[in-house]
Amino acid sequence: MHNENELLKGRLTAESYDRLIALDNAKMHEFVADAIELTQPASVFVCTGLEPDIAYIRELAIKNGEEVPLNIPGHTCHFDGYHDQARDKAKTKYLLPPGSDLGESLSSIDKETGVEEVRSFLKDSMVDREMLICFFCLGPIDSDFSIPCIQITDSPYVAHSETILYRSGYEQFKKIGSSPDFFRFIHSEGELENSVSKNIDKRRVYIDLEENLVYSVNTQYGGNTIGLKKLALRLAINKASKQAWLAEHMFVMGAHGPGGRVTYFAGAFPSACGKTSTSMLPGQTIIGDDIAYFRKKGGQIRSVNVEKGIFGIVRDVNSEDDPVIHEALTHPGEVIFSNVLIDSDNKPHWLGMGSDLPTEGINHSGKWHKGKTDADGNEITPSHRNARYCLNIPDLSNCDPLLDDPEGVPVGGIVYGGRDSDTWVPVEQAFNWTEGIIIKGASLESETTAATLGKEGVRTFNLMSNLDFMSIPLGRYVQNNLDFAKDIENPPLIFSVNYFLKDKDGKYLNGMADKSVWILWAELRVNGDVEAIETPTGLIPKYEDLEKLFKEHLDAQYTQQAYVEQFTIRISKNLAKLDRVEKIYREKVSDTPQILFDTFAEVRKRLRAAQDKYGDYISPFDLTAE
Ligand code: SPV
Ligand code: MN
Repeated sequence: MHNENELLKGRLTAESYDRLIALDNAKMHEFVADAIELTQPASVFVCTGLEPDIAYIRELAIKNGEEVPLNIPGHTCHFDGYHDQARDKAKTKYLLPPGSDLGESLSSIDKETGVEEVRSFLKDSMVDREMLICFFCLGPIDSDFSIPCIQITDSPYVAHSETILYRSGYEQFKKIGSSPDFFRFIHSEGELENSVSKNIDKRRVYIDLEENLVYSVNTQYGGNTIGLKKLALRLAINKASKQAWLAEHMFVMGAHGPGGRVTYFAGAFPSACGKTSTSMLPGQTIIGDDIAYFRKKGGQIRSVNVEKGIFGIVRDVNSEDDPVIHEALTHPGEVIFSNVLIDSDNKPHWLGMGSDLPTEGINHSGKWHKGKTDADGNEITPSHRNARYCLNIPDLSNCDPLLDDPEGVPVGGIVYGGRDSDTWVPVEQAFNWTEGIIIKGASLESETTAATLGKEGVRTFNLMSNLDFMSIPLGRYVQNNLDFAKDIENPPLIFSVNYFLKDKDGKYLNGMADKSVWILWAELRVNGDVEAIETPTGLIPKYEDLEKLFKEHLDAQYTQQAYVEQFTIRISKNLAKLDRVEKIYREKVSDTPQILFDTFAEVRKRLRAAQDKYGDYISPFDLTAE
């Protein structure tokens, strides 16, 4: 429309105007013109994704004080406000048009009211700032998986993070021409005080599924502002549901089996349950640690990492437990830390880094000293427990060579895991896809830690660890997962894993390193190399296979006693879990597929029959191999 063109011409430099017009997409131009009129930026920068443009954004982040350079070349630190340290679930809502319904579990607001509210917060928000217009691509470029995206933001920190986390999409926009099929994100930090968003009470993240558009305002924390991360995941789940593919909160990694064979695994774990460290197991290769798309191609299920970087929790990253990430965090290269503690030498420190922390420095609360308390009298930790690092996967020594393959990688296995002290064994294969989706993925729970919610050991239901990002009714999401493998002859095997099993005295039954063995056993199963033992809920390893894996990979002697303690089937705990989860589906998910209840009944019957025969605790040695 000529009006927009006039506006763009008037408000952009000749260079930025040419860059924008080189992409011949009227819907995108309209979006930009509207954003300019609404937020009234002092200037506008259009980023092509080429290195000089990215360098400009990096420098702007430092010039504006949103990032400070650290002592190692390429490293910077960003702080979010004291009350802006995590995803704001309460203020993240779907804009609901009249007559539509997302089911009872999803948070929404009437569309007209919500748009009016969020636009009022965005109005004139960029008057003293530069608007950054960036183009990215979710998934590899030039692929059936690709989703082009435009991000408008006034935060160079957000734009900088996205240049690390996502593939550039400027060329992809050239290819799609006038197609309206792309995602749009507009973000403003709102008013700032000491470089952090001031009006946290006016923090909003509103999602328009009809328009594939997300508004975010008065916040800086990555999970609320980096549009392509969890905001795009919500749009993608909705899109995938209509087009019969899957968008999942999953890592993808290559497990290296005998003879140089690589078998790809995807896995879903709720936050802080070992997801990133499973994607980074020693000796294996990483495709991605957070979000994956799945499509059927040539009779296979194939997957890509939506991202090309990691926005990971830095807490507990140390040279012993996460050597590859630790190496990247302590050597020159591009890294953005957020909400860590910085000492007077500009060196970052974090909880669990494996050395003593300084007693003073700068952190998310400003000038910090040991013992400092907040307005509520709570002691402020040196680094926030959700402090993060942001880095490029290709900079890691274990980057898988197929990271950018437009065809994705074939998925051999899927794992679901949560924090579970007393029910699931460390690893178990589901009997088939349907049971895997229902008994493993759709039954996922995780125990809260004292650190996160104040109350320890509360089991929270987290459907495929994707519950926070649901944008369709839950029952439909379960059904989509069930249907996905229907016409696939050999679908991926599905496993549950549990790294957090404890004995009756509350002591962990496994070491951190043991997870390699569970994944490598699953790798052998996918390739038909080992037998397994049948339990009422699936198939578990034979002792001798684990003994061999522990010796080969961890140089450890795995005892029969450890095996029995870890793989004893705990019948009444499993029955109690089924009851808890079934209650949620019966009470909260009105569109639950009947097959979920039927499968629960079937598994319950098997558990009871085993209980009658063997008692409440069944040693794996009492059961027979398949
Ligand atoms: C998670 O919390 O699952 C994350 C970080 O991956 S966030 O970007 O906040 O979603
Ligand atoms: Mn995540």
